[in-house]
Amino acid sequence: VIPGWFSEISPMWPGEAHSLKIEKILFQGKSDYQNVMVFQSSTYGKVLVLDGVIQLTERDECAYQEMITHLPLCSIPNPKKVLVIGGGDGGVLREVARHSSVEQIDICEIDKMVVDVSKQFFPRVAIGYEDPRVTLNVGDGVAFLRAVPAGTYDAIIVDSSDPIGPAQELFEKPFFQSVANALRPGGVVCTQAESIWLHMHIIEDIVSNCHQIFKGSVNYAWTTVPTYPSGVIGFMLCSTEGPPVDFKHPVNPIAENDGSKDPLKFYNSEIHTAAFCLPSFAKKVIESM
Ligand code: AAT
Repeated sequence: VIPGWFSEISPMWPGEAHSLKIEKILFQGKSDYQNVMVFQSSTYGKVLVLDGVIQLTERDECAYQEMITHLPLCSIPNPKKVLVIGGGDGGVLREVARHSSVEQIDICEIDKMVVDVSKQFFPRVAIGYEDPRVTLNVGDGVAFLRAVPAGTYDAIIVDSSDPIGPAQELFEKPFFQSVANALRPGGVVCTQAESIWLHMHIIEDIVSNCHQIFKGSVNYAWTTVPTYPSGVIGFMLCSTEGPPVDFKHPVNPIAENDGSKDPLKFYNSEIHTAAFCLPSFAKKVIESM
C-alpha cells in the first residue's frame, strides 16, 4: 500500500490493485451493509468506494451509466416502465430519465447511506432523483423483485456491486428467475456482468443460467471503464419470450438533444452495436453456450 494512494484490493482480482492518488478523504462511514467512503482524487474527480471497491468516479462514470442504461432501453420501442436494482448513486436514473417514452422509474437500493452520500457529494449523478417519474424503495432487490406482479416492467437494469457482499444473490439463478417473471413478454434486462479479463467463470455461470431462463435472446456486451478492475466491464442483456429483440441493432435511438442539462458523453448507436463484438477467447466460451 502506497501512503496517500487508494489501492483497490480484492480476492476478485488477486495479484493486482489499481491505485488512485488521494487529495482528500471527504467521507467515511459504516452502514448496516458496508463501509462507505468518498475521496477527492487528484485526476479522476470524486470517487465513491464501497467495501474497498470503486463504484464510480466523476471522470468515467458516464461510460458505465450510459451503457448499462441505453443498451437495453434503445433496444426496444417505447419503454414505459423501468426498474433499477442497486444504482443508489442515481446515475442510472439520470440516464433512464433521458427517455421521453418512460412513464415510471422504480429503484430498489439496499443502502440508504449510498443514496444520501451521493446526494451530498455527487450532485451531477444524484440529479437522477430529481425526475418526478422516480420512486425510491430502500431494501433488498431480491425481496423487492419477488413481490413484483408478473409482467410489470418493460426493462429492468441491475446496477449491482460485485458478488462478494450484499449483491451476492443478484448473481444467482433464482434472482434471474424473478427478473424474467417481472418483465412483460419481449421485455429486457441488463445486468452488471463483470470483466472478461478477470471473471470468465462468473460470466459462464450467468450466461448458462440466462439461457435456461430467458427464451428470447441472450447476449453479452462490454465497455471500457478505466477505474473498474482490468479497465473493462460487461453486461448481460436478455429478453423474455415475446416480440423478438435484436440487441445488436438498436430500434430506439436516443435523441441527440434529449432536453437534459448534460448531453450524452459516451453512448452512441455505433458504440452500441460494437459493444457486442467479443474478443475470440470470450466469444468461444460465451457463444458456444
Ligand atoms: N452506479 C454505480 C455502480 C455500482 S453501484 C452498486 C449498488 O448496488 C450499490 O449502491 C449497492 O449498495 C447496491 N446493492 C448491493 N446489493 C444490493 C441488493 N441486494 N439490493 C439492492 N441494491 C444492492 C456498481 C459498481 C460495480 C463495481 C465493479 N467492480
